[in-house]
Amino acid sequence: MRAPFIVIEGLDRSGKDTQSELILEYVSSRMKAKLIHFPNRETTTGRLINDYLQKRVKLTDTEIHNLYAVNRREEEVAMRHDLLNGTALISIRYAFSGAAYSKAKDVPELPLEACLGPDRGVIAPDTVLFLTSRVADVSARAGFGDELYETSPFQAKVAASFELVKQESVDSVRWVDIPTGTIEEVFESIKVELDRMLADAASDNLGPIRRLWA
Ligand code: 2DT
Repeated sequence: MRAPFIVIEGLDRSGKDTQSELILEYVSSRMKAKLIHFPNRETTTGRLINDYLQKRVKLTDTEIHNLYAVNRREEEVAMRHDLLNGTALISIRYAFSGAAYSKAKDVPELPLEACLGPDRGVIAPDTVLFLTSRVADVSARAGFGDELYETSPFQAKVAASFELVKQESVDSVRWVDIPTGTIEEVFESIKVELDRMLADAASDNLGPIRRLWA
C-alpha cells in the first residue's frame, strides 16, 4: 500500500508545529507515520542553513535558495522508501516554502521561475494543508523576530508569494487553505482532509508517486 504524503505550510508561527503533532497522533492511530521538517537542520546543508537563519553566516539569495532545495533532495530516497513501504509522511514545510520565501525577497535574480526551478520534479505531496493566518496575528506570537525572515513586512510578502505558488501548484497537488481558528477548530478542518486521504490509502487509491511542477 502506498502511504500518503502530507505537507503543512504557512507563515512563520502560524501553528504548523502544533497542528503537525496532532496530525501525527491521528494518522499514527491508523497507520505507520513519520513527521519530517524542512529545512532538516541536522545534515551538513541543514547546519549551514541554520547558521544563515541565525545570522551567523552570509550567503547570496541564490546560494541559500539552492541549498534549501538540496536539503530536500537529500531526503528523496528515504522518503520514497517510506511512502512505498506504507509509512505516511507529514512534512512541516516543503518546496512551497522554498519558492514562496525566495520569491518574497523580490530580487531580480530570483523571478518566480527561478524560485520553482530547483524543486521541479521532487516528490509531490498528496495534499498541501496551508494554514491561513493574518500577519498581525503571527507577528504577535511568542518568539516572533528571532530568525532572519521574521519581520511583519517580509511575512506579508511571503503571504502574497504563497498565493503565486498556489496557482502554480493546484494542477499537480490538492491544495487546501485551512481557515484560522482555535487549535481545535483548525484541526477539525484538517481532519476532514486526513480522513479522505486515509480512506484513499486504505483502498489503495492514492495512485503512484507523482512529481511536483514537472
Ligand atoms: P522553520 O522555522 O520552519 O524551521 O523554517 N524556508 C524554509 C525557506 O526560505 N526556504 C525553504 O525551502 C524552507 C523549507 C522559512 C525556517 C525558515 O526557512 C524558510 C522559515
